[in-house]
Amino acid sequence: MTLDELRTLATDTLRAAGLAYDHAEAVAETMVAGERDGCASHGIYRLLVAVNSIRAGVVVTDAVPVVTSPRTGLVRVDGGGGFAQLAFARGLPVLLDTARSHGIAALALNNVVHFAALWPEVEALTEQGLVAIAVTPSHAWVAPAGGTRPVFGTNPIAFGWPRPGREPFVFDFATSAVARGEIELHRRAGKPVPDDWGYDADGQATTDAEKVLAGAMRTFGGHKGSALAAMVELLAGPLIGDLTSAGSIAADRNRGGSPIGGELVIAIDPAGFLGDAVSEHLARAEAMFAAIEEQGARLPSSRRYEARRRSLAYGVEIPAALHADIMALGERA
Ligand code: NDP
Ligand code: PYC
Repeated sequence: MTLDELRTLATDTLRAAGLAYDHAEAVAETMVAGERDGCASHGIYRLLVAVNSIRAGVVVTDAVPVVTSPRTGLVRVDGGGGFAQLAFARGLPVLLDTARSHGIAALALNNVVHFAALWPEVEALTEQGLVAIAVTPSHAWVAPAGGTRPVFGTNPIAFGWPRPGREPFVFDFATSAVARGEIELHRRAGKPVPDDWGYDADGQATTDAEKVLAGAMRTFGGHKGSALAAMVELLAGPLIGDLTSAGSIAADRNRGGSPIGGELVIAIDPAGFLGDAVSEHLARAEAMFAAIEEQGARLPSSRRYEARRRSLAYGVEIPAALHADIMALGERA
């Protein structure tokens, strides 16, 4: 499919499910971006997930985000129970202005439903020359290192660094061994998962994707991922007055929807510390990137940017089974 065809499919499917037009456009855009960049677990597959959340009554389909500024340097968007994408779009210009004025600014999205990757949000800031960090909890699916019962969400951390004339340095990963969406794709394909991704409901390691989904996922990097997962809970939960992953799954009330709660985005203007010396210091960052690549290591997001270039030239291939499931959503509407 071309990306335009994909965008139309996503927007029409979301509209048919009852999502207001401005939300449908914003949500479709992140799904198209995910598919375009070769992120299958957060690409067009998410149509099934989003429509499920709409039908389960987890998301407010016509929510109107409300932007406020609780203090100097802080921006808050109350998403009103809608998907996070429109709330972020409404907060972004204010976050940019605030970061440029003060050197640093933080945006809290509250009361949103989140099913997406975070890199589109940090890229929106690096495109404007800012450094960005974004975090969000999800549902309590992940056991702390040393335990086997879910406490944390899959709690992604995304970081972006602008590179003049080049694609930004961006990483974006779950603090679980892998995103839950990846395990869901294994389940759909009937494929086993590595035995260090999670536990079954009895706390035993398993390669059965279905059993991991019903049991507990593991953090990445043992105690280090576990501590980072806790940090994400704290920063984008209690710190901004929103739900933890345990609160999110409780609020879901077994409806099987996407996580409900908050997200924290921090934007830093390099000119704040560096003034006229921005170029000089960004050049030192380039030397570090070169030292990584010179030895054959790759930068995070390089695979994604390569997929983007391919998709922009040739379009994308959607698995037939997924396309059939998306078309079936319309039939059930
Ligand atoms: P991965 O483990 O696939 O890794 C993601 C990051 O690591 C990417 O930036 C990737 O770059 C980079 N990377 C991977 N391999 C290498 C390598 N060999 N060298 C250098 N960099 C590398 O991702 P996850 O499964 O942890 O997460 C996938 C997505 O799921 C994320 O976008 C995340 O935001 C999303 N997610 C969203 C949640 C939510 O609540 N909204 C919850 C959990 C996850 P590249 O892309 O180029 O491969
Ligand atoms: O893949 O873990 C995940 C996820 C949770 C919410 C959105 N994606």
